[in-house]
Amino acid sequence: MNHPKLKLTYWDLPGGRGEPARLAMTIGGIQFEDHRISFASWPEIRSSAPFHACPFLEVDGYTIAQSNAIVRYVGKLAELYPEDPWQAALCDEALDAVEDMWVKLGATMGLKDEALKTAREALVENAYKHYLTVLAKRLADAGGEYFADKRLTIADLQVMVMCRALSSGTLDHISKGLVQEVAPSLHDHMKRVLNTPAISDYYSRLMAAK
Ligand SMILES: N[C@@H](CCC(=O)N[C@@H](CS)C(=O)NCC(=O)O)C(=O)O
Repeated sequence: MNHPKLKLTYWDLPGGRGEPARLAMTIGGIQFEDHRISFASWPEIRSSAPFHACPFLEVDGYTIAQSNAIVRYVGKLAELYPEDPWQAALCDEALDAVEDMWVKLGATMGLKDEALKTAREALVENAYKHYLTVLAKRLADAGGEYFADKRLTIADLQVMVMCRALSSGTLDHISKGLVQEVAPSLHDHMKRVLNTPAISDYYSRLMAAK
């Protein structure tokens, strides 16, 4: 199949909102320009980004934004998005739940010291424990291995990227043991997804390039 020319712009990080799209295109063998930007370059780029945010994707020169629109689009190209409407709804629900989690985390960015501690503790207690519990229930309802379609889809990539961030120990006042304690099945799912050969090869290449 002939794909359009794709260029994805996102932070030079092995995670975040743009990472599931990178993974989907990599797994699906979809050629794309992986335009990784630094935080320092953002003020210059921001004004030309749709909705003044990243990630954004240029498709034959036309630029779209919104990470879930992007990952759904490239997920379809990569055949990692369900065709069945109900399975697609299950996939979408997981995508949007993770987007909620990014939004909630974003609201704590920039806070400092005691204000950050209070906000992050509240985030974990009042939101993240609930989100992780519901996501674990959805995973169990779908058979325990994948979120939809009984196969790897972009929902698995998106949930894995979030659980990996939460388990990284780099987010102040979020214990790296949170996912394992609250939702052990999501922790196992994260490890399983990361062990998918195309994904482990991708991260090995990324580490080697650093
Ligand atoms: N709803 C948007 C949110 C995008 C968003 O907030 N992106 C962050 C990075 S993950 C960003 O661009 N931050 C810089 C800024 O807002 O200036 C999406 O899902 O793409």
